[in-house]
Amino acid sequence: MESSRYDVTYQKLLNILEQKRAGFILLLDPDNLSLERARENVSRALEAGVDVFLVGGSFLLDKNFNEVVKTVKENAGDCPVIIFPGSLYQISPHADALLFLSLISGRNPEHLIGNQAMAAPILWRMKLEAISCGYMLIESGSLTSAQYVSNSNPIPRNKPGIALAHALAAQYLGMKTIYLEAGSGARQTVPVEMIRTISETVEIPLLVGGGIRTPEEAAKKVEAGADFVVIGNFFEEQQNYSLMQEFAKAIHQK
Ligand code: 1GP
Repeated sequence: MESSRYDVTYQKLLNILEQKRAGFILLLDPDNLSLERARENVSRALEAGVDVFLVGGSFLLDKNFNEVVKTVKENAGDCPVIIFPGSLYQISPHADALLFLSLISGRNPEHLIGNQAMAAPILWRMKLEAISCGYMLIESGSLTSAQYVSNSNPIPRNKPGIALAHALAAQYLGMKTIYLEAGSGARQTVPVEMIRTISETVEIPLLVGGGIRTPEEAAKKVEAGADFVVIGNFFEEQQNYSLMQEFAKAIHQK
């Protein structure tokens, strides 16, 4: 099928995988970011080798969302800037695309299709690219914001078969990506066995995030088959930016 303007950013993600084997995604939470900090962090991240920016969070305490997205986009060069919406209020025409999440690990219809139906006409009017994503919460040691807000149970961490069944269902439903989410600041990251089980079978790109705090851990996720590693919390400590290049090296194994 020919690519349309509605999958320009998705194609860029595939190009990153072709060139680097795996991609480094930095998640920026607008609630924890002034515009000046956003500018500074984006340029440091580009220098260090970040491939993609996600902007979003479970809560939106700050009204600054649109401005933060605009600032990130203005400073991100050719790097895709993708919204990672924690709610319906996180939509902005300034991004390249939006990760169109459906919480497939849960059984809460609002998060499976309800919010998506509300958002779809808005995206259409904005001509904002939607990258469909089967979003799966994975048990990670304690209740996370995403579990609490979505009122849904995570997939047990010792049940890779259950995770695989959901990932396959997402692929058969035509979703373009899968996101294995341990949760922001998770105590335990997504188990490598689960990543391996899914990546050996499922063909669509696999994003993995939640609680990753060392380059070694990031490398293990890639070795197990993660296509993109998402890191947020760790880089909310400004001094940790000095380690960003090491994370990039660990993720870009090719
Ligand atoms: C959270 O998976 C992302 O939605 C990133 O998690 O903030 O723990 O890195 P951290």
